[in-house]
Amino acid sequence: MVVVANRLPVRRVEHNGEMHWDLSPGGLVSALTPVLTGGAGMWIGWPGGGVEMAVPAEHEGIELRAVPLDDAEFEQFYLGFSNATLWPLYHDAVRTPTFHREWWYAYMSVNDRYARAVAGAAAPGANVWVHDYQLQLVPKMLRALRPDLRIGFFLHIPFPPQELFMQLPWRRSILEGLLGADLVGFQVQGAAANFSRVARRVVGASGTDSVLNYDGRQVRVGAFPISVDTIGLIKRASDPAVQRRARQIREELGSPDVVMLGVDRLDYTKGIDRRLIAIGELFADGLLTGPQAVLVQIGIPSREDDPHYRREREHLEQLVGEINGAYSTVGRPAIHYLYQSVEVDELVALYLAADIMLVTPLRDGMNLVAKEYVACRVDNTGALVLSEFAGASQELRDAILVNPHDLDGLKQAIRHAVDLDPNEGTARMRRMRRVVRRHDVQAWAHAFLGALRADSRHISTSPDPGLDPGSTPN
Ligand code: GDG
Repeated sequence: MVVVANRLPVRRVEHNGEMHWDLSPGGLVSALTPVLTGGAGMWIGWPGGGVEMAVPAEHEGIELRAVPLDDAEFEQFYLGFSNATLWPLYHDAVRTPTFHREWWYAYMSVNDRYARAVAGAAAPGANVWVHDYQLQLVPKMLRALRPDLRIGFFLHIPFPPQELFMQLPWRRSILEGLLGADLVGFQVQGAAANFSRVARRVVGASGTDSVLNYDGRQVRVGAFPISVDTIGLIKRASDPAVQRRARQIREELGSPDVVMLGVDRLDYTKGIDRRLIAIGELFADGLLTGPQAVLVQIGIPSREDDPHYRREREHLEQLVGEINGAYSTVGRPAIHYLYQSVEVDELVALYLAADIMLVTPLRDGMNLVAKEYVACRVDNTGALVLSEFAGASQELRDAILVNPHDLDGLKQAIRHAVDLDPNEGTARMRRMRRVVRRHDVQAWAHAFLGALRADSRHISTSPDPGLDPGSTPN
């Protein structure tokens, strides 16, 4: 079993003045660690530093192989093609994608390096699982080098509708790259259908949305909604020290009546400004009163080299400043804004401290924060306001669903969450918790790998019989 992802699952951390390698936190790593440990698995990826970065050959039973990137490749392949071309294009073009041929050449050459690294390392007949938009050419390149391998690909972000995908000057190569896999997985059925449609139109594949015939082979396509480490989160949320910290957070906020929370990578797709504008208007209308109602907004620093991200940060900080200027009192800001990442236990304590979780992306493949909040609400209280443009909205039907472009609707949804009858809130949270308990990240990995290994053409497109996979657009 070989996992191929942009990043290796390890990071350098300092402990007692010495540098060590440690497993990176995050759902993907915790989902795949059990599958890979015990000498049977390998992870191939970029170690997150310059070409000179030396990585151990093994960590906690997982073999590691580093794919180095030099500074120019980091700029053109990663910041450029991956994050300034594909990322905005695949997220409904909420920012204008930039098309540069040099970036595309770097994308091809880095994908080729990953494919060669896998081809040189995988055992005969191994299962290979390639992850995400940075590596869409790897399946085809790898198949040409190693036809004996079984190749799966999973896209963590949305796959855009035909009207947008057709803008991409290299659309054909991307589709051919993905069709090199035996199984192509998406977060939701709408994305799988978008992909199958353009595969039929652009490269002449035939077949249905779940099995395509291309180049004399069959390629299976399906939805595999990612989830969270529910049991691990419940353990943390049940820890008395974390619960104490949650109570302390509420006291530090001035024991308000309503604590609202937003936790996002500071990314223009996450709709943080919509949320701030809605809250500012609710204060202005007198429908929320500071400091009885407060918002804690964590913005995790992300892609700070990209001008779109720098502008987004400035825009958000200006909005926070305006709202705080108008609606705070001395020592009691209406919005507590942190531009920093927090430790996992602190994050769980924040989830426990929040009466209302605001998740309002303009487009999001899944959104794990929404599922983490639900997993952590061990006493079945709390309300989730969730964008219908997040993949998670298709499973968490008991959230208060919103269109984040509709400011009046968003204001009503926030007000609805504040006024939610406690019995109704508990019933909704119970049903959402059932979803994340039944379908956690281990179940996700198991479903994908089961489908990859299965010879049968039939794959499940919905892990949960209660889901309605086609009800919201991608
Ligand atoms: C992409 C897709 C898809 C955040 N801040 C801190 C922190 N986090 C963790 C959260 C959550 C993760 O980062 C963020 O995941 P999201 O799903 O919300 O968003 P993306 O980063 O955009 O992820 C997305 C995902 O891939 C998986 O397929 O759901 O749609 O865009 O787990 O908890 N963790 C800690 N400190 C922080 O400050 N420890």
